[in-house]
Amino acid sequence: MRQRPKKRCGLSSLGGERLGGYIVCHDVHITVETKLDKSNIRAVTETEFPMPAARPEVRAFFDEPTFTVSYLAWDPASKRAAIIDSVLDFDAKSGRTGTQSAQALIDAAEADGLTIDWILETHAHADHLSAAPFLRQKTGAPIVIGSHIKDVQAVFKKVFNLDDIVPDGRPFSRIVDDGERLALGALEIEVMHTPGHTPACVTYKIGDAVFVGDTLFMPDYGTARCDFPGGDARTLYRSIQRILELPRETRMFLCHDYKAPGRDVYEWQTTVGAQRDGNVHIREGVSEEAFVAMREARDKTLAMPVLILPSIQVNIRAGELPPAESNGVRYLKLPLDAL
Ligand SMILES: N[C@@H](CCC(=O)N[C@@H](CS)C(=O)NCC(=O)O)C(=O)O
Ligand SMILES: [Fe+2]
Repeated sequence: MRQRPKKRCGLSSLGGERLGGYIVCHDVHITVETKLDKSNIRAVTETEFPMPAARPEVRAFFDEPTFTVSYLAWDPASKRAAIIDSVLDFDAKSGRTGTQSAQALIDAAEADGLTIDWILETHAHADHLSAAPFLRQKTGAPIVIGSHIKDVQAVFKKVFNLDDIVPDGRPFSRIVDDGERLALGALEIEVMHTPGHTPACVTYKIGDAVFVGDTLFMPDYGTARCDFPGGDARTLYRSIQRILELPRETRMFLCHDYKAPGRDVYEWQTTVGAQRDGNVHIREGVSEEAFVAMREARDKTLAMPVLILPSIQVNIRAGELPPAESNGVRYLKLPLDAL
């Protein structure tokens, strides 16, 4: 008897790569030759064999002076790409800025034939200057950040007494809310609002990959600090729980690595499962109360990031440097006794 199943079929592997699920063939008719009774043949449904998440290509760029990881993530089919958390080189001793690191992102994209569609910021960074304006000028791509950047702009407009800042999201090209989706070729960038480290922090989920900014660090290092203005340990705990609800095999890309006691190499990629099993601050079973107590105690011991003052005043302007004064020189401010 010949059976021609109308439903989609399930395959158990994809080119030897473990994707944690099954690929479902679309538009394929398979002829099943069997002598079995018709009642023994059961159609395979998508619920039983879920479609694996689409898989973006990801390339990491580590900036050792600030321990920051920038990423290029792209849809392999269309080669449409996003840059996540770029770094403007900055020597605090001389006040000199540079675009070598940012140019490396452009060069890598060009070498792989990628088109940059988005310049994504996970938050207004407090430890490095963003190179987003340089990248926008080179690629024409919009600069994106979470909509709560307005709150961060309002706070730091006061701290730095910045008359020209309007706390409405400008000069970012686009502000995004939880659940918003941006196209990346055939893939989608899904925005998750994950505050706690700062009020505006977002996580970008692209297929089976999440770019979590400063929420979680490597399992052996833990989590981000919550003592910047608007930061909150309880809020971070809840944001992290949302991230950890994603499938265990979800690839997770971090914004920083500081190594960890007993680890001699920098690492920035892990999985949801590894975090749930072994994150030293927030593995499964750690209560909200225990986390908040630990995080608040630890935050009291941390010095401010070396570049917090230069970084914040630039990054709330989407990375644009302050306007030049009458002599053509740009100046950063150094508020005294303000932080
Ligand atoms: N030593 C670094 C520390 C930077 C820092 O404070 N990083 C934040 C993220 S912006 C953090 O959460 N750090 C956690 C920690 O140091 O334990 C610097 O001066 O730049
Ligand atoms: Fe940060």
